[in-house]
Amino acid sequence: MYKNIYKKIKKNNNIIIARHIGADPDALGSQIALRDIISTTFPEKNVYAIGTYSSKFRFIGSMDKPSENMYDDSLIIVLDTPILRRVDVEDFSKFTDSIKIDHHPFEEKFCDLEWIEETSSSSCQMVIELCKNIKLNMTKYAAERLFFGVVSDTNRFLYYSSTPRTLHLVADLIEEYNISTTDLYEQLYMRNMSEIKLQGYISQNMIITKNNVGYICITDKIIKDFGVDSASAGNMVNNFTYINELLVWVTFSEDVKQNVIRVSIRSRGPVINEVASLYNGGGHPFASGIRLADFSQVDEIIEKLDLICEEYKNQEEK
Ligand SMILES: [Mn+2]
Repeated sequence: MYKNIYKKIKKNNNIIIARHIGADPDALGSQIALRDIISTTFPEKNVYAIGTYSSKFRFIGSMDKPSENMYDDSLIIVLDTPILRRVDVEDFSKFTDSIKIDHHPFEEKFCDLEWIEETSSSSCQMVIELCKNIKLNMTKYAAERLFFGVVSDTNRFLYYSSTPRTLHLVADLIEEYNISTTDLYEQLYMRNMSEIKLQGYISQNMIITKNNVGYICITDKIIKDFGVDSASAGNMVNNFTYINELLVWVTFSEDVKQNVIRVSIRSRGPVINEVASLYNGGGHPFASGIRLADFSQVDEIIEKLDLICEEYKNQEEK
């Protein structure tokens, strides 16, 4: 696999690197790191990172402006994205060659070459592995971006997806490139008081079902009242792990700009991505998402999750 990826990179002079819409630090980190790694290894190649600019994560790096002929005769490398409709690119059919590098459960094949590693903590971890296995030059700048992604997708090495391998790879990066983890943690985790206030509101108003599903609808009005943006409201879900009363917890956050209700589901045990896929969503077994048109399906989604929790608890008791 590594060799085949290397061959494609070597063969193509125009390389476009893409990732999913609604970018997060793993998607951006792996994308921007890989751009740096390839253009350092092959200075004669044109390498671009494309997709919507994220001001929230501007510290990770910037995107390249699309220009005429940029896509001509080029290879696209898609990171962190299991499904074509989630790729942040205008017209995928323009590309003559394609590679997918992803750690999400397989959903569909849409690239010529696909490297999927479901047990990897993050796409950033896969890029680190890639550099260890083929002749690509890691840089300090890339190493820092990859650190952002691994840390973010594992929630600071908290999740089960963080394995001894993850820790070894990251420890090596920190040592070899003299990375200041404190500085990077600060960039990644600094927040405004407005977000903490919203977090307090969520704790106060979360509804918890009989079988320990906690959920809350964060409407546009609430988002505006607290002065946060809709993306940070959606990310709140990650702050509610390890709470006795919650087995599964869900935020339904309204995004009026995108005209969508973003559903973020997290779990401490029950497998939830099957429920997500019933609603055209997806993700990992314990961390999934759905996009809804309005709040009308909230109750039925919660009912399904409650049932899964009930079954899980019965299993656990046996
Ligand atoms: Mn990821």
